[in-house]
Amino acid sequence: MASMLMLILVLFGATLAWFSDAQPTPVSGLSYTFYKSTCPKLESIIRNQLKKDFNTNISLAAGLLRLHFHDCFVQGCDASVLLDGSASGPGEQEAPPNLTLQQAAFKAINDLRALIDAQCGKVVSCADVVAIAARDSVALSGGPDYKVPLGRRDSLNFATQNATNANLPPPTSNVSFLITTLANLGLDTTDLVTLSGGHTIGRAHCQSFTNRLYPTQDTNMDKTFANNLKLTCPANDTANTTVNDIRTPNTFDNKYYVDLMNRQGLFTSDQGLYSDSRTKSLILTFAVNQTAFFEQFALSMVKMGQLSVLTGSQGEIRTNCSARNSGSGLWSVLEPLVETASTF
Ligand code: HEM
Ligand SMILES: *[C@@H]1O[C@H](CO)[C@@H](O)[C@H](O)[C@H]1NC(C)=O
Ligand SMILES: *[C@@H]1O[C@H](CO)[C@@H](O)[C@H](O)[C@H]1NC(C)=O
Ligand SMILES: *[C@@H]1O[C@H](CO)[C@@H](O)[C@H](O)[C@H]1NC(C)=O
Ligand SMILES: *[C@@H]1O[C@H](CO)[C@@H](O)[C@H](O)[C@H]1NC(C)=O
Ligand SMILES: *[C@@H]1O[C@H](CO)[C@@H](O)[C@H](O)[C@H]1NC(C)=O
Ligand SMILES: *[C@@H]1O[C@H](CO)[C@@H](O)[C@H](O)[C@H]1NC(C)=O
Ligand SMILES: *[C@@H]1O[C@H](CO)[C@@H](O)[C@H](O)[C@H]1NC(C)=O
Ligand SMILES: CC(=O)N[C@H]1CO[C@H](CO)[C@@H](O)[C@@H]1O
Repeated sequence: MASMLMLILVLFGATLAWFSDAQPTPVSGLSYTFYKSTCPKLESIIRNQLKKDFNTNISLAAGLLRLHFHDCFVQGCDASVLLDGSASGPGEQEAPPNLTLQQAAFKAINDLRALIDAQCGKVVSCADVVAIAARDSVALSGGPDYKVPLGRRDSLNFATQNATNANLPPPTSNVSFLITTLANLGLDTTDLVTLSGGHTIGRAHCQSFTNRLYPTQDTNMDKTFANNLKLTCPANDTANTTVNDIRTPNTFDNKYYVDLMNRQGLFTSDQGLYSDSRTKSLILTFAVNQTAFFEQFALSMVKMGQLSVLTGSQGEIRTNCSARNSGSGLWSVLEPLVETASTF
């Protein structure tokens, strides 16, 4: 009898997603119902496909979440991160902080677009697909489900390497530097602590954290944790990876904050948040109250997901997420303005 009850609870627990009712007012040009008539099944197409993909390999979820973050922080959420490099300069994918983005994530976005295009035609932007895929990665890994404002357009150009470096802070960053970098983007300290919780899933290469092991061990790192990391990374440049969250590496939960309290955060940029009086109290809140983390994560993701978006007639709906539409040269950036002036 008791075991039957347990089974029911377990089954329910596995299927009940935590849903955020909060629906912040979207920025001008985006809406929660953007594709209601042009592609009504958009969100179920993406959700169903990603469910299958994640059953095969859950590490794709982390790859898709990080892809959205890198897209939004550099030049806005405009799918510029998806563009392959071209003769006119290196694309975001080739700038140093992006080399570790998962190739599987780029492929997943292109595959999703093919599925969507087959049902709706080429009406959905790559930037919107990235935003929905990131939300689904969170929700299907056990994290909060939330509504995503839609209507983003895709950029005609990729960001310069300089813009990429200036906006994506390295994992060796201290808290002051992180606060300043995010403030320049319009994100506050609460967003910083909350969005860093994205490190509750996924993996990192040795080079992202060996600054804390060699030549001297970071005193702000648990000794057993450090010794185990040294086995994974015997040298600074060992080509190995480890999980971001040692407690529940594939589950989107609040354990990242418990890791920080135990000095088991992986990057300088993670662990520093627990040493700084400006960020510590929120970590304590999230570590003991997952609901508080989930509610704020949904809000901060919607905020991040609307940074410098292109809307209306800006940019384009890319035919191929990896390439600018043919014919849309740099000069076409000006065309919509000219058209607006002459025809309306
Ligand atoms: C606050 C500044 C941040 C820094 C310095 C940072 C840094 C990093 C680094 C260095 C890695 C590992 C890359 C590698 O070695 O392969 C990583 C992985 C990851 N980051 Fe961040 N990150 C930040 C913010 C974010 C945000 C805002 C999100 C999403 C909300 C996020 C989500 C992820 C995920 C999911 C992974 C794992 C990717 C995978 O497994 O493929 N990060 N991050
Ligand atoms: C899952 O995907 C990751 C990243 O794309 C890859 O490194 C890993 O080898 C894959 N695992 C399996 C079992 O295929
Ligand atoms: C890019 O950054 C480098 C190094 O900071 C600088 O020398 C160069 O002038 C920058 N280029 C542009 C186009 O801003
Ligand atoms: C934080 O990092 C920045 C950039 O690397 C550096 O200029 C600054 O001195 C550091 N601040 C502290 C308090 O260590
Ligand atoms: C990679 O990490 C694993 C797990 O910690 C370890 O057993 C292995 O020796 C490491 N590989 C290298 C090349 O150091
Ligand atoms: C790692 O790099 C640091 C700084 O460049 C160097 O002092 C140290 O000897 C290196 N350690 C190993 C194990 O490669
Ligand atoms: C946890 O956080 C939620 C959302 O902020 C709040 O409503 C709830 O009262 C908190 N629970 C506890 C036990 O503090
Ligand atoms: C999409 O564009 C990329 C980059 O130009 C190219 O390599 C790829 O073949 C294109 N895919 C399709 C289906 O045309
Ligand atoms: C954030 C990150 O992973 N940066 C790495 C990008 O790649 C360069 C070159 O391999 C590394 O030096 C960075 O640490």
